[in-house]
Amino acid sequence: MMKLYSGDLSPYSAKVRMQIYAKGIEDIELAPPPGFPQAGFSKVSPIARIPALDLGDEVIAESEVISEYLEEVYPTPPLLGTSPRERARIRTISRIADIYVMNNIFMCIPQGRRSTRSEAVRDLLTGQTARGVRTLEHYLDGSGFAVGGALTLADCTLVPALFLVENVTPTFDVPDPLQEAPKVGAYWRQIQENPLAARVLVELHRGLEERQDLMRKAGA
Ligand SMILES: N[C@@H](CCC(=O)N[C@@H](CS)C(=O)NCC(=O)O)C(=O)O
Repeated sequence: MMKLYSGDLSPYSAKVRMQIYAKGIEDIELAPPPGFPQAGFSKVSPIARIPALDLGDEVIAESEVISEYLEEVYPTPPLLGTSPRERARIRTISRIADIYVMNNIFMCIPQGRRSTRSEAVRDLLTGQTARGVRTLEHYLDGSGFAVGGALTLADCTLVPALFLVENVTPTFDVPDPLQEAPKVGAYWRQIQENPLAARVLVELHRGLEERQDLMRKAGA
């Protein structure tokens, strides 16, 4: 049986879990990553990041690669559109959400601590995040899903990315990127009503609460 090593608060993991739920896949075990976040996990996956998909004799790293692999192994229901053009649009949105939104917010997390903040670093990363969010305005089609009126891999990446925008960017003391992106804001309000999105959002919020609890205890 395949195993997906993932964590509640990991947005990259949430992206793959949302795909697994959307496809109704039941023969992949969701498991905590052994040795993570310490270097011990590098014995399982050399990149030492989650998610990682354990095939038994090989471990696949990188959420985008895992998602594409699962799409090939479990083609139904298809989450990558029905034409080459639609696939290109889905992949573009997923990359914007991943590289320009999630990754920049992730890199900026240490800048949430005011006492050690570098404003230059904070401004660079939040500026790039806001630029990524504004770019999405062009690609979302207003159907309630990212594209095509049905759930695709683009939604699986956007939901955790926008969770980070809503819950992590306020710690950077910068304007809300969604203020300049009304279409993305409308999408975000609508997609949260989707049961699959709601399911991963429950997990992400649970992870965030656990993390905040740990930080309070460490500070006490
Ligand atoms: N590009 C990677 C990013 C994965 C990633 O950075 N995951 C975080 C958790 S959300 C992680 O494992 N961090 C551990 C570390 O930075 O050492 C992907 O798409 O899977």
